[in-house]
Parts: sequence; C-alpha cells; structure tokens
Amino acid sequence: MECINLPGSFGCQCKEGYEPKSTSNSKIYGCKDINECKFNGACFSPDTKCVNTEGSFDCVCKEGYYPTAPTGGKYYPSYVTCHAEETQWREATIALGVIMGIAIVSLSLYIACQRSC
Ligand SMILES: [Ca+2]
Repeated sequence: MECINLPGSFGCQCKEGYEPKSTSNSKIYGCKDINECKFNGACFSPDTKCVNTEGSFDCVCKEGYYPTAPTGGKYYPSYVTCHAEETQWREATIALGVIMGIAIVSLSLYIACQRSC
C-alpha cells in the first residue's frame, strides 16, 4: 500500500517515495511512485546511473563499470564504488605480478641456498 489512510479524514497521505496521483480540495486520491531519477544528483557519482524503482530508486554502476563488491551492480556511496573494467584488470595484473615476483625471488633464494648453504 502506497497510501496511508489518515484517521478522521477521507483523504490519505503518501508514503515516502510516493507522490499524490491527484488532489482535490487538498485531499489526496491515490499515490504514485516518484521518479527520483528525474531529479539531478539522485546518484551523485559520475560512475553510476539512476534506476527508478517502486517506492525508491537504485544507483547502479554505469555500463563498463563494476562495483568493488558483489552487490548485483548496486552502488552504495560509503563502501561500494564503481570502477572501470580496465582499472580492475590493471589492479589484478599488478597484484599477480607482485605475487609472481615474490615467488620467483623466494624460489631463486631457495635454490641458491640448497647449493651453498
Ligand atoms: Ca521511485
């Protein structure tokens, strides 16, 4: 129910995320979803796009951008941000490179030590 009946009144009050469908004599007859996406800044990150939902809205990562945590594409300003695929790939490559580097150095030291230690 998107409409909350007001006691002692024929009208009703719209729940959060809804706006009056029609009003007459300051009474509300039915409520409809607010399209928050039509307002600028609903999703303030430039890497996200706004998706209107019933009673609310979601900010999801734009095409070509991926959330930093598995959230089904949803963006949460404080802890899930969106990154371009290339960035993710580069970070993964750097991480893999560092691991491989450490492994090679460790193996070399181990082999060298086997011969001379
Ligand atoms: Ca909405």
